[in-house]
Amino acid sequence: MTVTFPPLKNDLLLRAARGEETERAPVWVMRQAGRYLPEFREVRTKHEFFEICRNPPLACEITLQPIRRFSGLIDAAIIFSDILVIPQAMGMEVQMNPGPHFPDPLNTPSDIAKLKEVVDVNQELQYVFDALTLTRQELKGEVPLIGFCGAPWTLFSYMIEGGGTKTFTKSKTWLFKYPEESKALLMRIADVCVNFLVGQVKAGAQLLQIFDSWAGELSPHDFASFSLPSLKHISTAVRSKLAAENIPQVPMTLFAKGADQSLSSMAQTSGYDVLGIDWCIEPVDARREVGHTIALQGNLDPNVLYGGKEAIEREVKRMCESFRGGKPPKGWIANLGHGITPGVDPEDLRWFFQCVHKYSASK
Ligand code: 1CP
Repeated sequence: MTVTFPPLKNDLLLRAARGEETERAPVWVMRQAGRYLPEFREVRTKHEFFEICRNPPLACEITLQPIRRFSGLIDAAIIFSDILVIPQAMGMEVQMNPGPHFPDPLNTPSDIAKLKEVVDVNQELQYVFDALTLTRQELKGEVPLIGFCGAPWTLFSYMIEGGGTKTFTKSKTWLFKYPEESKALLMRIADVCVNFLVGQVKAGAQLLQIFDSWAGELSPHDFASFSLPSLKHISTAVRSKLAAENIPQVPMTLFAKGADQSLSSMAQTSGYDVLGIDWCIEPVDARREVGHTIALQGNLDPNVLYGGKEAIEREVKRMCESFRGGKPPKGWIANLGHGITPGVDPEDLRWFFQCVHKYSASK
């Protein structure tokens, strides 16, 4: 049965993702549903993190919080969930206290036997699909809904490190000591990502973003050997599965944080429609690297939001000039260069949105 959804009233994001010129840049921010919002913290006092992810009405409510608060200023919703639902679906325990913690991480390749041999995403992750379908209805077409997952390399590092890390010692030990087993595990994670992303489109996601948050921890050579093949597999297999089921394609964004050195190879070979960039590369340089056939997303340093109204306006103006080069915005989705952090005043984020509206407009 195909579900029908309310018609979309604001398609700026989808047009920019397809590389088109837009009257102004569409804008949203990574982690826009999160701890900087008092209304989010209020829900969190009553519910555990993964309890919210697994409860479609609550996940929907939190997804809509920034859309309501910034109505008319924000051009996309991103479903409230986490990248770590995939390791959970593969059979690993993940706690959030307050950062992610895996009580039983993968220490050596023999631990791979602990993972589920077959992962049925419809069984394990149906709650994400239900949250997407409900949220797409509740959005009433105001803005498009983004689905997402973590990239294999980023998920692999959490599954092996057992949580966040500054050094990546354990996950890199795997890459260099057990390269073949590492590649096999990365592809196994990628296959779960593929089925999860296809399921998200069927459930109502209108754009998909893959977060390779730890891409920049790899040398360009290792990114090409270990991460990029699994990312290409995802873009290719998602598209072919959607085509095989006669489901319309959706744009796909790859955010490989810190992988600036690999931008041109990602543009040429990764198969994504949009590449996310962080603030360590100037937009004009990123555009030169990727050429004109792919869209870009980014890239304000999230910490600029702590600098006060004047600094925010100045830096947004600079970002807009660098992306636009005096022309109307084309193939550009304005965003931060990483997730918004918990201490930001929501009114400063509002000002960021207002400045993007002002300085990205084609005039
Ligand atoms: O206590 C809490 O409420 C936990 C805070 C929190 C939130 C709000 C976590 C724990 N996850 C989330 C939501 C989340 N995570 C979203 C929701 C949609 C939105 O963007 O609004 C998304 C897209 C993510 C993705 C995610 N989770 C990433 C990729 C993006 C990024 O910032 O690099 C990563 C790396 C995670 C892991 C994770 N989950 C939570 C935390 C604190 C972390 C990072 C921990 C670390 O630094 O290792």
